[in-house]
Amino acid sequence: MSAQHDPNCIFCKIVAGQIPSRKVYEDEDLFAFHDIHPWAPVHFLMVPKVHIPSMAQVGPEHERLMGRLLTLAPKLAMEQGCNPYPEGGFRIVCNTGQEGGQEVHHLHIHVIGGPRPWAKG
Ligand code: IU
Repeated sequence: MSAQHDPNCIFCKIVAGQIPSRKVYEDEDLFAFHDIHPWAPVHFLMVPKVHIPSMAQVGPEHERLMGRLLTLAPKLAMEQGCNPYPEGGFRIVCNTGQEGGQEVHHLHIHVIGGPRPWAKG
C-alpha cells in the first residue's frame, strides 16, 4: 500500500483485495462493493481508492474525484437493479463523523434502493 493508503483501514484493505468483497465496480480512482449488511434490495458502497477519512477532509483537490463518484452513482444504481426515476430511484447516504453515524473511517457513500419497505432508513 502506498502513502495514500492506511494499512489499518478495512476499506483500504478491501480496495487492495486483501479482504474479499463482492465488487460492483473498479477504476483507477474508485471502488464499489456490496454492503455486507444490506438495508435494502440494492445496497452498495462507493469509495475513493485514496484514503480520505471522511467528507470532513474533502478539499478543492478532491473536486474531480468527488464529481466522478457522484456522477457514477446513478449509473451503478441502475446496473445493480434500482428502478428508473421517478417511480424508482435510490438514496445516497454519507455518514460523517461520530455524530453523523460513521463507523468506518474511509470516505464512502451508501447507494440504497429497490422496492420498499427497506429494513432501515
Ligand atoms: P458507516 O456507518 O457509513 O460507516 O457504515 C459502514 C458500512 O460498511 C456498514 O453499512 C457496514 O455494513 C459496511 N461494511 C462492509 O460492507 N464491509 C465491511 O467489511 C465492514 C463494513 I467493517
